[in-house]
Amino acid sequence: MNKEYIIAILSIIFFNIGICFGQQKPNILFIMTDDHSRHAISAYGSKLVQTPNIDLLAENGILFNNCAVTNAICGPSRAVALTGKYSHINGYKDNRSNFDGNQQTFPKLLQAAGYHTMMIGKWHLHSEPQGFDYWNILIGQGNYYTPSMIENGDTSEIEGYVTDIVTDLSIAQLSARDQKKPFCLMYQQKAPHRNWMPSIKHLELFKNDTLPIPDNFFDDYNTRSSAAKGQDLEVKNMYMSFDMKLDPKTFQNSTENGSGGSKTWDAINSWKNAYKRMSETQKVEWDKHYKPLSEEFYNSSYSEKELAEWKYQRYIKDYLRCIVSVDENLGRMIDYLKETGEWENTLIIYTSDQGFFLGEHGWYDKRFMYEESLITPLIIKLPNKDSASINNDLVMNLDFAPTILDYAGIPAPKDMQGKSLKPVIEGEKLKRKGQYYHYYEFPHGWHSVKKHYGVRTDNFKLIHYYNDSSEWELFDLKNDPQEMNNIYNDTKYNSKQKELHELLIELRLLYKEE
Ligand SMILES: [Ca+2]
Repeated sequence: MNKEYIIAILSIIFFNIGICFGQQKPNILFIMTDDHSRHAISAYGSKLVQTPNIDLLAENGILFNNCAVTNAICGPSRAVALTGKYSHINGYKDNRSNFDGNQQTFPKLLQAAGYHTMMIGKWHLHSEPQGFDYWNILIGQGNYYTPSMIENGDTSEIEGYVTDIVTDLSIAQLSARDQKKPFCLMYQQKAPHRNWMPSIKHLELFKNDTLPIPDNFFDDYNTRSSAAKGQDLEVKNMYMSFDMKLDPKTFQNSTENGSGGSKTWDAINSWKNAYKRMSETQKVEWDKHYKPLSEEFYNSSYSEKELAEWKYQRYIKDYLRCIVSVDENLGRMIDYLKETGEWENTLIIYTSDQGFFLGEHGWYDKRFMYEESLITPLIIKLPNKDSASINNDLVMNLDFAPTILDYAGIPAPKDMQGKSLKPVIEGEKLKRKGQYYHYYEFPHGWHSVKKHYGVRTDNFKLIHYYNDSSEWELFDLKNDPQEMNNIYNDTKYNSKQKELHELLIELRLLYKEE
């Protein structure tokens, strides 16, 4: 029996003795939204939307400005959060993968140590959740209206709007749980994932506004790799049916000229199916809002540039309406915790499975190692401690599992590859030279983003695209934060380029990447 194993067993025994003597362990509320860009959170200075409830967490906690994900896509990112291990170690490299639920995860370790564990909302790991006393998950990506859910193995359809439903179920389970135990709830929203269908109550928000378009919306990708030039995630190509939500009748017998999917995907039918999930009453309200927009489109003519801008406005408004619902429901959750006296003693983590492009480079979606996609929001409210502060260290989603275990008083197993952020929160500087990244979903899958890996430091980023070509990109993040100018092989940066190549090799060895 090795030393770490004995320490882990002893800590679990002492932990349970602590519970018997009424010593309070912190509750853990892990909140994950899907595709939530930092630029749509007012605590991060959003110019687009107000999120007062997310901001409340930041006013009472630590806001992290540099939290990178290891692989910016839904399923893989969730597997990293659960295991504290890179995709090539936990086995979930892209959305075709199947998560091996028999492996070690932080909820399993919490459950073994006496926590009441719950997982509610978006799961997206194909295999059934393990390590939870209660789970109720959306099937696959989940539906915005009348979502199909699996509760501890039984499937049903639930009437209503998904963001409200996931919150209702979460609050109901918090109320019904074994109150003697500390809880860990993974409260995971589907929103604001594509195709951004707002709640009926938020349809009129932003209606008469013209929202600001990023100044690199009409990027020509000059100096960048063939990956940036050949991707399929441009706002200007969004589907008129599935994304723009034109009246479904319009598409009865027609075809689509948009793109942004996988080769075999049927956008028109997907849109019809999403629309069909609404009740008759919801359809009436929905149509009141969207039909005039469809008419406007069919009665107008647009230049290519005007159409791109029109699509951006429709996209961003629906995206933000979904965020407003996320924020209002978070408010309900915060109210519940305060009313039941659990707010003080709860560690709350707010994050997204990765960032998202909100028109930067002309894009939506994620996948690329560029800042908008790589850097995810992270706000941590501590238990029993007022700690409003901002952190700029190079933290990662790899660190979530060890951090949660640390606050629960459980030593992180040695094979977890992340670091606990507790010492960092308590004032130590994080010892990490760079953030290592690897994206795999190519040529299969969605949006045609080539495989790539790379490293990001405080001021620079080096990316290597491989598979069908070998191309490098280097960015000076301080002088070029929008990553418009690839300076790879620019003689002025020779020594920096060499240093980053060395760091990349060092990190690939450290994380056991072949
Ligand atoms: Ca996602």
